[in-house]
Amino acid sequence: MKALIIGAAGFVGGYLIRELSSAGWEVHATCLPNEEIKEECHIHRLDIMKKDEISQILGETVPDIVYHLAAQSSVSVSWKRPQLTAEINVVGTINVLEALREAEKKDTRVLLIGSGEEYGYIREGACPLSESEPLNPGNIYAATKACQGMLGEIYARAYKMDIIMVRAFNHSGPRQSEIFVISDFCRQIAEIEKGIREPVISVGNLSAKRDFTDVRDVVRAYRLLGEKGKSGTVYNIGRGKAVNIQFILDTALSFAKCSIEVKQDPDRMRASDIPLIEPDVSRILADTGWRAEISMEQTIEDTLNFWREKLMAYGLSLGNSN
Ligand code: A2R
Repeated sequence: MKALIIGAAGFVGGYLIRELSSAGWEVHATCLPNEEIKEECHIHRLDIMKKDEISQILGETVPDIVYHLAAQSSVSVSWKRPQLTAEINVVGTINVLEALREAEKKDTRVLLIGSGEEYGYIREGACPLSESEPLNPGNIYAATKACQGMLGEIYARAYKMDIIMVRAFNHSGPRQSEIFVISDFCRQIAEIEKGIREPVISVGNLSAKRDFTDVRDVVRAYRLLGEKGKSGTVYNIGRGKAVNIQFILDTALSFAKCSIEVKQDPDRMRASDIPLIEPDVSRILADTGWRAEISMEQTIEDTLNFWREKLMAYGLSLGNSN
C-alpha cells in the first residue's frame, strides 16, 4: 500500500507515519515549507492553499490512500482567526478534493480527518453519540470540520469518489501540546518535580466527562479504516467510555514523585462546559474490528515521562550553552 499523508508535521502525523511504515506501507508525507518531519519517509513540501502543488504531488506519488490531516486545528485560534481557519479547513479541503477529482483516480481512497467537536451542543441524553446524531457545532473550528465532512459526503456521492469521514474524539499522548488537558497536567507535574514550579497544580472543571484515546490507537484506527472502512461512511473514533477530568488528575498525581496541592483556577473554568461527551464506537468496531487498547493510565504515564525527558533535555541544553 502507498499512502500520502497531507499535513504530517503535526501531533498526529508522526505517529501515523510510524504506524503505516511498520505495517510495510510506502509512506509519502507533506509539511509546510517552514516545518520539519523527523520520521523516516518520503517528504514533500506542500501548502494546501495551492491546489496545483497538490495535483503535482498526487501525480508524482500516485497513492492508494490519502490521509488529509492538514488543518488549523486550534479552537482558540479559530475564534481569533476565523477567516484563516475557514480558508485552511474548508477551502484547503476543497483544494484536496478537487485535485483528486481532476486526477481521475477514482480508486484512490481519501480519509478526511474531522473531530468529535462537530457534535457541539448535544441534546440531553444523546450520549453515546452515534454518527447519525445531528451536528450542532459550538465553535468556529468545529463548524469548519463539520463543513469538511459535508463536503466529503457531497464529493463521494456526486463524483463516486472513495471518501471516508472520520470524527476523532479527544486523543492524547507524548508530544501533544500542553494546551490539551493530559499534556497540561503532566507538564505541570514534571515542572514541579524538577523544582521549577511551586508544588501546586492548577486545574479547571474536574467534573466534565470526556472520552480520551491514546494517539497510537487513533492512528491504528486510521490505518484500519484505510484498509477496511466503507466508502462514503462517517466513523467516530474514541474509546466509547468517558471519564471525568478528576480521574485524569488523580491518575497523573499517582505517578508524581512528590506531594502536590491541587488548586482550582477560575480562568480555566469554561462557562458552557458540556457535562458529558461520549461517542458510540460500534460502527468502527463492526467494520474494522478496531477498539482502543492502550489504557488511560499508560497514556498518562507515557506523557508524564515525555515531559520529564523534555525538561531534562532542556536543562542539559541550557547547561551546555552556559
Ligand atoms: O499550523 P501549523 O504550522 O502547525 O501546520 C499545520 C498544518 N497546516 C497546513 N499544512 C498544509 N497547508 C496548509 N495551508 C496548512 N495549514 C496548517 O497541518 C500542522 O502541521 C498540520 C496539522 O497538525 P496539528 O495542528 O498538530 O493537528 P493534529 O493534532 O496532528 O491533528 C490532525 C488532524 C487535524 O485535521 C485536526 O483538526 C484533526 O486531526 O483532529
